[in-house]
Amino acid sequence: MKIRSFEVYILDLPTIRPHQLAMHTIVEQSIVVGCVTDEEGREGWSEVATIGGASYGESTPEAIKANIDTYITPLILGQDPIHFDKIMNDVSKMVRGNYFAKTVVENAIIDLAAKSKGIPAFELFGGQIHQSLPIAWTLASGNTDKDIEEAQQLLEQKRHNIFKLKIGKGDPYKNVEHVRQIKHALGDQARVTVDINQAWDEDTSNYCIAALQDAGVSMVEQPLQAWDFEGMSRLTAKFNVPIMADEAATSIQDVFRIAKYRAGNSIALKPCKHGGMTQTKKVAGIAEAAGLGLYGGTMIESSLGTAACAQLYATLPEMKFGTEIFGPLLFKDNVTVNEIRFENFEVIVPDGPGFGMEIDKEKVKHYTRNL
Ligand code: MUC
Ligand code: MG
Repeated sequence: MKIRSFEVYILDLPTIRPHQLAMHTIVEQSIVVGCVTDEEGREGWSEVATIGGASYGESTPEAIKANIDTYITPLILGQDPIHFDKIMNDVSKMVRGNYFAKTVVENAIIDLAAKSKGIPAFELFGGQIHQSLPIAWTLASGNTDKDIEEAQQLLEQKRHNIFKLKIGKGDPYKNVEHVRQIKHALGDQARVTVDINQAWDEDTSNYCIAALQDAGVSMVEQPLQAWDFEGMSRLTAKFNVPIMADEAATSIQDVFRIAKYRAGNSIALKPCKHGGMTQTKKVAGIAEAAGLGLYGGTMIESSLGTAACAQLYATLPEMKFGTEIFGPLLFKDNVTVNEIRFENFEVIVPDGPGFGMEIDKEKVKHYTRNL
């Protein structure tokens, strides 16, 4: 069984409401979908999501597609998908960085390898420890009353009892008051966390994190710029509320440095940031050894990419902060025939062959951007 082709598509999927982050408000999410085929005509599918073109991170959808087509695909043709780790090791010798692109490639190959053996992908990563995982929702409408109403409805539906608030945009002091009001309205029924997406400096962080801690917030994600390890280290030493590294926690080497300098005491995992599932397992190992709490992060993938994250997170012993792989619920539509189930404040880990999702090719065609 050998890899015959690799195709990459850029899709734009509309969201059910605007989703406001520090650097961009998502109304259409751009995802990159990969399809690998072998000589027998079997297929493996993968997805990564990107936020706001080049404003969130360096990997834009256009660059991901160009770099796979030009530099990675020629390296993987003719290889046996079951050797996905060896294949990606070879690719890494010829292609630096490009973690999102590598994730599209590795995940599609893993989906194909697992499907061809008739097993879920998590079997290739040591087996499933969790059948379901706690699932946070991000309140990011940009309006306090709307956010409270949304949270109360979701609590009533038993869909989420962990809420992350995106507070990197606008006046930090007003945003802290927005968080305080939401936490006050929800009380002990819900955990409230915040994500600043690198938008504050250290002085602002010192003042605002103290206020957030007093308000009962249970985690503060990436307050400072991704490069500011020293600042993150000082904040981590100063406050009791956990400080999470997200944008700073990319390569295994970066994560090792975070552990060494305590530049955060928890890590948001995202396979796309780390360069695939194999690398994510390594990051989780570093975190486990260093006593860093783990969070199953998302770049807001649709059902296909979310299934891949869920399957990998299900193989990790402890997710101290739960997960936030709510992406499929934020989209008006998805690109798979089957849907991921969310029940009783948890996401149910898909357990069919591969990532457990059947691709809807008509939908892929419908949402593919004309280049
Ligand atoms: C991020 O920075 O964590 C995850 C959830 C969400 O609302 O945005 C993403 C990105
Ligand atoms: Mg984040």
